[in-house]
Amino acid sequence: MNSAQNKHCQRARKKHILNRKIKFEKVMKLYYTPRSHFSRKVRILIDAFNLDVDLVDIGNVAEQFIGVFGPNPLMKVPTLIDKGVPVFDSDYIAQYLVQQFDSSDRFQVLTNDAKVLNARAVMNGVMSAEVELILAERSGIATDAYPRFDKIRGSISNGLDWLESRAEMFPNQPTYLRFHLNSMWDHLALYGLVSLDYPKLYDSVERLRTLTYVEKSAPR
Ligand SMILES: N[C@@H](CCC(=O)N[C@@H](CS)C(=O)NCC(=O)O)C(=O)O
Repeated sequence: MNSAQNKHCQRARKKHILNRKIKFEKVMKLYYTPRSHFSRKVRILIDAFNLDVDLVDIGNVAEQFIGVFGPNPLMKVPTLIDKGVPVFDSDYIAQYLVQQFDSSDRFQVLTNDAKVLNARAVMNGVMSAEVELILAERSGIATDAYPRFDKIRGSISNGLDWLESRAEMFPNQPTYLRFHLNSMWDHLALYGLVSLDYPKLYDSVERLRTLTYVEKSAPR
């Protein structure tokens, strides 16, 4: 091969690598874990919208090595990367996806209804409290020996009581609020840290299971 041919080959190889990189970055990426309930809220939307997203399983969320979580400084999942730009926090990711891919907002992600936003806050609180208990135990802390963890357990059961007594707020049609409920509930059922004697919430959760895009991401 003469030097002109050699240069031509090098240019072609560079172009090929660049094209692959551009194509790769066009696909969105979600840092998550298969059991993460916060990630699941987002994954249900991704499946409902039939989006092409690379799922990056970060492994153990108790990990303390920042690089594992992609660009998220809080060392939590989920994080979405779109065209190189990170979006943190499940509810912001949900809003971002709707703004990009669902101008009709058919699952009412962008609602300003105070009752719905309160219910989201309570569910997020229950989910975070459960993460605290699970990760404390995973780090070797006997959570039943400390009053702090009694309060955390109490906030989970108070939160669930609060939701049960307002179960009529979960509409019949699929909405993000109901995806949120199923994500929270299935995770609580999987880890079994609290009793789940909440018949109205149970009924609402079961009714949504018929949807393939909801069940696809159920934790196992
Ligand atoms: N507010 C965050 C909470 C995310 C979160 O707590 N994720 C859990 C996994 S489900 C996590 O990564 N926890 C790691 C830790 O707390 O160290 C969101 O909505 O995305």
